[in-house]
Amino acid sequence: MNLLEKLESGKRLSYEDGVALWELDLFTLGKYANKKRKALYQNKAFFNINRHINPTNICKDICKFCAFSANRKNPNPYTMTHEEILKILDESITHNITEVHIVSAHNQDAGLDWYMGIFRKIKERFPALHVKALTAAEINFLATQYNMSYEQIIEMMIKSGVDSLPGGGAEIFDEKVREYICKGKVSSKQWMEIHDIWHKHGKKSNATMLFGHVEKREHRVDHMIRLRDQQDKSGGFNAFIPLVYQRGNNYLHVEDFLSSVEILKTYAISRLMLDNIPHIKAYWATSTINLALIAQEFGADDLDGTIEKESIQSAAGAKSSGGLQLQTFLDLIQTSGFAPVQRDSLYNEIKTY
Ligand code: V47
Repeated sequence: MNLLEKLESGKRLSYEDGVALWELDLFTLGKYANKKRKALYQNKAFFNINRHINPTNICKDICKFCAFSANRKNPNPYTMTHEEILKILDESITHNITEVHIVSAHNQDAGLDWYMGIFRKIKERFPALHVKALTAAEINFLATQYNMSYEQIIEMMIKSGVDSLPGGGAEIFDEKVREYICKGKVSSKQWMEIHDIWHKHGKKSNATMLFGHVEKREHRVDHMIRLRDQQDKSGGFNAFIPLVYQRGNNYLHVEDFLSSVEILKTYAISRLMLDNIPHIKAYWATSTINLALIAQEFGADDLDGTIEKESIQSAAGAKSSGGLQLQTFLDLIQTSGFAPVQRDSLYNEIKTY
């Protein structure tokens, strides 16, 4: 069976197929990816009303791609108090957010109780708010710092009110690329192990892939296959999120920006390879909202959300720092020919516009 016949039949694609997909033109890839996306979700484009909070930027690790953590290039260290975080949410809750997304840094001075206290206090004040917090990189940091097992940290997180895990820290699983871009942080194997444990608790998580830096197309396919294998085992990934690398203000020094064709191909191939992860999120903060909307015709079905304040990608140059107003979001989705569907964090539909 050749590649096109395999795509026609919907059969599972191998690593070699995945590599060969890149040689197809964008519109052929788009045709097959869109067919899959439409069969699952018709013309729905999912989004949520959410708030991102990054409670500290003080980090013991130096990832070359990161412009968010406080370092020579960004000498602006901060650590929020619990009261400051609650105050932000007092305001955001009036915008009907259903989720708070919390990604921090690896702060050695903050203390385990500072991390867990954030979730406990949020749940005390806003019991219905979904808390999506702590990447596998942060969990690995906390386990190492406080000499605890992943299981112990995860049990504490669940007790403190964390509902799901964001997909960060995955970067690129290939060990050589990983060593070059983020030496010393959670390994690929550990990242997977942490999500495996999380899923065994019956909980959901996401998985990201940082692309468009020094990795090759083969590394992206390898990344997807590793996630697909894990999903076959534990089944807890809700969404795959390809994050377009932002070049500003960091130590990777990548000159070339990916073409839109390459970015759209990456979304389409994600949909085709990841036959067992339900949602492909075009995270507009890294792709721009314009391309994220076009990506809805190339396999993606989700746009993340209104965000309100974005600090990680905008530190590296993305134009995402102020989030998007709900009405703007809705207008853009509708004028692109899609039906905006507000979802909760577990993809239950809340409202169709
Ligand atoms: O893992 C850091 C990325 C991630 C850059 O689960 C960069 O719904 C682009 O976890 N260019 C953290 N990306 C963000 C994250 C996330 C984001 C959106 C949705 C979800 C979700 C999770 O931010 C890190 C890293 O890959 N990042 N620097 C940069 N220069």
